[in-house]
Amino acid sequence: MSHSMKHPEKYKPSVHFVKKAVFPSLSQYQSMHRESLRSPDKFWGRIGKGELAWFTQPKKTLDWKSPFAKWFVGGKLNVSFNCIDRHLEGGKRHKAAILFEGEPGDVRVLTYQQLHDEVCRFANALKGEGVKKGDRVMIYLPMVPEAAIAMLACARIGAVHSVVFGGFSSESLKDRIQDCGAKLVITADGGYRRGQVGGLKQNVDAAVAVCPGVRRVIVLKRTGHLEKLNPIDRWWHELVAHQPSTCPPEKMDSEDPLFILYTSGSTGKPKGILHTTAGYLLGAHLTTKWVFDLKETDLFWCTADVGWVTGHSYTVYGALSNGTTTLMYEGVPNQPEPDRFWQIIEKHRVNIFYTAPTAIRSFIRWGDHWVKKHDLSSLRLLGSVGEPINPEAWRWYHQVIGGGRCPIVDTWWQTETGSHLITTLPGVHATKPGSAGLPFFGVDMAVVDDQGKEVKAGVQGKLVVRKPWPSMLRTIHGDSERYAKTYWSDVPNCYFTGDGAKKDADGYFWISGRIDDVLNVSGHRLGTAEVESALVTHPAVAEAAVVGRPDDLKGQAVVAFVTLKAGHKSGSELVAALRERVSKEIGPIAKPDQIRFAEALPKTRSGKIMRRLLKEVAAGGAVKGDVTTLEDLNVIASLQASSGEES
Ligand code: 7RM
Repeated sequence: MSHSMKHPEKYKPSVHFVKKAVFPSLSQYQSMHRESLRSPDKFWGRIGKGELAWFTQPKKTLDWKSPFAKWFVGGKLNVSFNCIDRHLEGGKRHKAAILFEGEPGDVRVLTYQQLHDEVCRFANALKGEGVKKGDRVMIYLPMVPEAAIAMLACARIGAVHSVVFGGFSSESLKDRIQDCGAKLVITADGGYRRGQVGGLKQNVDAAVAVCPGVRRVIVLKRTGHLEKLNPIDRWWHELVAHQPSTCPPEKMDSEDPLFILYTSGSTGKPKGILHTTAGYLLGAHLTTKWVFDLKETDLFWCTADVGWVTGHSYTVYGALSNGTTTLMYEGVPNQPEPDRFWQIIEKHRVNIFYTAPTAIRSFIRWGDHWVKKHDLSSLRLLGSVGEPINPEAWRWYHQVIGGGRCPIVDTWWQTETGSHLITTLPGVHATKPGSAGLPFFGVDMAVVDDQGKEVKAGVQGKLVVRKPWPSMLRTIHGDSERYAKTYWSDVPNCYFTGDGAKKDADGYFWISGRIDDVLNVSGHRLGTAEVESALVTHPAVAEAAVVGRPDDLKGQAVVAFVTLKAGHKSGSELVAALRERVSKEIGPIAKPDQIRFAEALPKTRSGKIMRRLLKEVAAGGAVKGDVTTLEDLNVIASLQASSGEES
């Protein structure tokens, strides 16, 4: 049964037409979309030419030697020029490029001119440190404007940045430095998080101690909590002090690398996903413009840290390439209190708000009263990303945050895809709570079986892309064999996303999550997200995570970890009610075999539930292996102590 049929009376899909939407009519959208699939070369050639600023026009749109793609062959351009210089003429020189709010409440605004000057100074400083085109530079910073400045400065001189999320350990940082062979690391004396100063510099020191390839560490003064520099270190402010505020942008080839971003796979260490210049920028630029239906005067807030791909493509590159104002917030959503985000939206009059379902579920848990204290009428459009959004959370987001008035775009994509591949477009498509929507322009998306054959509507299968797209990853840094094997070997001639999905009769995609998270119970396929969605429809449940546990009889048994909303009590009655609820929403086969009540669920700092941990707890064993990305280590203890209710 498809989600679309599950709530027909409760929520009628609706089209939210937006004033002066990009696509004036559905038929205009449809003919463009058809063209993008039928003649991708022609479509992308025209769009690439029109949307980006080139030093030299490309000679050929696509060179495809499966699984290796070259887009906009022969073109020359510069990403920092596209994100900054091209806006300086024509009225945007004094427009805010970055609006920053620190966790302690400090606010900074950088205009496009100021951003230009800072980027150029820092680019010159990098050159002064011997950084050349093609060199790799590590960025390990808090969510401050300098993170964007450092990225853009690398892009300006043709250096390849690799941003590592500040929450990662020194061990992870070391692995990444070594894998990409960086010779310079950019960090800070700390950042503010949860009201405290988080140390980054100690982690850099520990990593650099075992990375002889690193010849310089540049340290930004953010908190003043560092007294002495090591011989290898230089202060950011001292390095830029006497640098000129101009720096000619390097003429980069379309296929020159722009960045490497590490992401976890199902095996081995994190992979260095490599993105190149023109195709990536076009993907980030175009989806920001069309999916968020950007207007000249918008204030755009993507809450993702720049350490994740969402921060790369939307907080930084997509927003700035469009000349919009991007909001960066340094801290956590409940500092000093759970209404910090709503305070920020009200204070700065944010128009577009883009966040993750896991955050939305936290807000639900904290209570509507925190939202109701604030005037959120500036919001025009809401976005969701990172995991399937359960219809309950979707409706809450739509109603309580969006006041029933803002379209929601549920954007499906990955580090590897560079930009959105599945989404609805505001003003064009009806939205269905829980479905990410339809493939973006030029994206040949399909749900296939193990043989690579497309399955019928409503049937679960593997989510694949059958043709290359401009912002796709080009390879895994240093391991093209692994690239080909990981992404292009599972399903013949297709890019395999690792996700399971189904497509409904209207062509909408319903993502069930990673295939590794799909359970097989008595030979039946079951999406953990589906069970979770069912559980959270119960008024007592704040959040739920479902994992498989080896079971002699069924293959896998379903174990649900549940956190409750304030004022609700666990117990056998609730267990029965929840099992019944799941049975009702999906079917008896999906009934959890065990429901465990927990204080909190273990999450990575990017907000993804760590199912691996839950599987270990569910299987009754100890938590083993790497927990360095876990947001709060105490969660493990609370889980192990959680009451198991076997039924
Ligand atoms: C952007 C990002 C990618 C994985 C992907 C999916 C899941 C992301 C959605 C989603 C359902 C969505 N990059 N995912 N967005 N699932 N609906 N709108 O998250 O590389 O870190 O993760 O995230 O499983 O494969 S990522």
